[in-house]
Amino acid sequence: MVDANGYRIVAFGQWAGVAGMINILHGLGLRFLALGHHTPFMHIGMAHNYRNVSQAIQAVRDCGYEISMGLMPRSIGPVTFCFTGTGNVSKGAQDIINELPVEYVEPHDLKDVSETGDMNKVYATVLSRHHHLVRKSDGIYDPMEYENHPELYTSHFRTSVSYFFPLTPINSATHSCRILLQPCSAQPLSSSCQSLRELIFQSVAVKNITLPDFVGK
Ligand SMILES: *[C@@H]1O[C@H](CO)[C@@H](O)[C@H](O)[C@H]1NC(C)=O
Ligand SMILES: *[C@@H]1O[C@H](CO)[C@@H](O)[C@H](O)[C@H]1NC(C)=O
Ligand SMILES: CC(=O)N[C@H]1CO[C@H](CO)[C@@H](O)[C@@H]1O
Repeated sequence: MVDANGYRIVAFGQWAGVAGMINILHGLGLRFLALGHHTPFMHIGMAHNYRNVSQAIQAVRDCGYEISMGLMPRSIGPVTFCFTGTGNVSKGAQDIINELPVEYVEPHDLKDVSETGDMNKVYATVLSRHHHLVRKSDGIYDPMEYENHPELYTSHFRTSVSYFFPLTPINSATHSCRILLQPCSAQPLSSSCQSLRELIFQSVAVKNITLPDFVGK
């Protein structure tokens, strides 16, 4: 929603990220349980069950303590999180994950850590526009121009950052908690944003498809 001058007047903020992250950690616990794994994420309830944020954070810390004690099932492999975007929502979500034993890595390191990383922690990466947006004509990213003319840009997320996405059954589970936090701008959906959304949607389908393989591991 924008005002007469095109300025955005409504936005999700930090608390959307905090509540969303708590809920998705809870969901991750249920997801792993459905796959036959009891994980420390089962400590975390839905955000609305907590009286205040410190109570919720305590539950996240309990989970983090068990992860650091090596209680994540080895068959799952290190869990990786990807925050798409660097705004207030992403920051709120990061505030919550920072209560877990987390190591931030560059997007191109995510594949490595998801395969050979430390089981006593989780890994996160913050994906920003410059990681995947390029001008269609010459492949360069100009942040100012992108703001005004997103239609001139495309995203190479699908190809260059594709290692986030489930290529193997194991990865499909470790990536099941990927988060799409960055809202598309108030302008009509740019093609890059659209393709990102499609990809997230697709990855959920891929995860489902590879699920029986994963259970067999
Ligand atoms: C949060 O809620 C818990 C449980 O009711 C309470 O003990 C604690 O004092 C509250 N913390 C804050 C900062 O309000
Ligand atoms: C993000 O949060 C800061 C600090 O609360 C606030 O000043 C800013 O307006 C917020 N940005 C948006 C886009 O809401
Ligand atoms: C839409 C779809 O592919 N659903 C599948 C998800 O995974 C379960 C378990 O393997 C299948 O039974 C569904 O058909």
